[in-house]
Parts: sequence; C-alpha cells; structure tokens
Amino acid sequence: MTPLLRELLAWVDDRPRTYRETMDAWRTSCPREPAWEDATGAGLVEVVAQDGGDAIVRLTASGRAALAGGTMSDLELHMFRSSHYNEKARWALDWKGLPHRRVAHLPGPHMRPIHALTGQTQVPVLVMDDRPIVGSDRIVDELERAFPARPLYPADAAARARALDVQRRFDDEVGPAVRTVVFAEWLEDLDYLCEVLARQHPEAERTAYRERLPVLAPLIGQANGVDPESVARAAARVREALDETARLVEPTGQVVGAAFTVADLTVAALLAPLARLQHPDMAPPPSVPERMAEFYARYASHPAIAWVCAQYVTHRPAPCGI
Ligand SMILES: N[C@@H](CCC(=O)N[C@@H](CS)C(=O)NCC(=O)O)C(=O)O
Repeated sequence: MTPLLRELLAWVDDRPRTYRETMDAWRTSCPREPAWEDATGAGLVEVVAQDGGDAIVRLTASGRAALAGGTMSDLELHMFRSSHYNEKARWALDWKGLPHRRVAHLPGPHMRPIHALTGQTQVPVLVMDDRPIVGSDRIVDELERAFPARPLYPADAAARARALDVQRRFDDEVGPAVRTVVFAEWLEDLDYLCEVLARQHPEAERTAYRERLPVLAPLIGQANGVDPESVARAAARVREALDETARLVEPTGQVVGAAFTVADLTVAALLAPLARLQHPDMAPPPSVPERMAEFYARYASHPAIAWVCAQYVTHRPAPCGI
C-alpha cells in the first residue's frame, strides 16, 4: 500500500467524512498517486447516501483490515494451474485487479492440505481474511461483495439473473464435460500429463510426481469420468455447449448486455481448455504432441472457440497473483 493510500484510509477512519469534504481533500491530489481511485477500486472505502444530508464516506471491512494489517488485501488462492474452474477464479481476481498469493497444488497430493483447510477436496479455494471460500461461483460472489469495483454482476436485476443462470448451467453441466474430454486426451500420454499439470512446479516435485503418475493416473481418470461411455457423452455435451455459446453471444459480443460479466467469465474460462490460448495462465506447454494438436484442431473452427480467444485478448488481464 502506498503511503498516500494509507494516509487516506487513516483520514477516513479518523471521524465521519462527507463525500464533499473527501473530494475537496483527495480528488485534487497528485494524479500520479490516485489514492481515492485506488481506495474505491480496491473496495477499501464506500460512499453511503444519507437521507436529507451529504453522502458520507467510510471504510469497508476490507479497508479496515488493510489499515490494521498494512496490506491491500489478504487473498490466497489454492488452485490447480491446469484447471478451468481455477482459471475462472484467477480471472475474477485479475479482472478486479486484486493482488493475491497463489498456492498451486497437484491433483492427488492436493487432497490432504485442501481437506485440512476446508473439510472437502475441491479447488479453487480462496482464503479471504482467514476464511476459506470453496467453489468458483462463491468466490466470484464474495469478491463482488467485498470489491465492488469492476463489477462482474450486471446492475439490472433481470440481466443479473440471466448472467447467474448461465454461470450455474455452465458450472454444473459444461465444466465437467470439458474436463472429461480433456483428461481423456491428457491421460493417453503420462509425460505430457505431467508436463500439463506440473511444469511450473519445482523440478524435484515434478520428478516425484511423474514417478507417481502410473498409480495416480487411473484414479484421476476415474474421478474425471474417463471411460468410453462417459467420454462419448461428454464430447456430445461439449459440442452442444459450443453451439449454445455461439447462440448466447449477443450482437454486443457479450453474453448478457454490452459489458463483460460473470456469464462471459464462466463460459470463456470453462471452454478455455478446448482452445490453444496464449495467456500465461492457460497456454498449453510449448511443445504440443500430435494428438493434442488434433484435439485443438477438432474445435478450432467453431465460432464459440473464436469467441473464447477474443475474450482472452480483450478481457483477460495479466495475472495479479504471485
Ligand atoms: N463447482 C466447482 C467445481 C470445482 C472442481 O470441480 N474442481 C476440481 C478441479 S477442476 C477438483 O478440485 N477436483 C479434485 C477433487 O475433487 O478432489 C467450482 O465451480 O469451483
């Protein structure tokens, strides 16, 4: 946190401030240190309307925590690097420009630490102010509440309901189907699987993981529905989802209204493993084997995949996580 931002938070915390006096004191500060814009953008202060009087400015819970702890926010994302639900959570954090720590787990060894943290084993898990939040939809919801700037929920109630419905449908039905078809390919080649899952992990961890993969792979396959019947069903569902996506995108280029919302975030993140993307959080390993090149080629000409790639170019910021 910059000294000026800390000074602003302490000033607001000192006694109730009206919006007008806050603007007089802070809006005119040096434009290279936009403390007011930083504070509102990160959801550290809020403006509250008063009946018959000037609106007042006060600290949010995150603002109080930031002032007490000296950090902008205390956000820690437990994740798999390769997973699309985890990508959805990363994208939400990056969209809002929230610095966060990323703790990358490997499928299998993740179970013990994630169970100890949450009582279940799925990631993503976001630890926010010492509280674990499980599931990409709940993570988006809590971020939206705590950091309202760069909203992912449409302001209009009907549009919000539509966007949340798209999220629910894709989370429940499309995410699992995409995962099944992708794992069906990855599991054919354990060296490549190790590359996909563990290439950014320290070398010793990667080597140990590769040695365990012959035992882990059948369990990973089972957990992700990789058997001939389920893979065929999932492939059909993926095709439907691509066609549905092409129908859902409005002439604005977005799924609901003209702005990027939780609907675009969900659809693009959950279809991302089908596209050969460049973004550092979702790019495949530099050398893609023949069967994966064929896999990508199967989907590449679909308009929905072109749309996913365009969302990554236009709306996927650089990672804010370390
Ligand atoms: N609906 C959940 C799905 C999360 C999910 O399925 N996570 C998978 C990875 S893609 C996972 O953690 N699998 C390991 C496990 O269940 O132990 C969300 O939106 O976050």
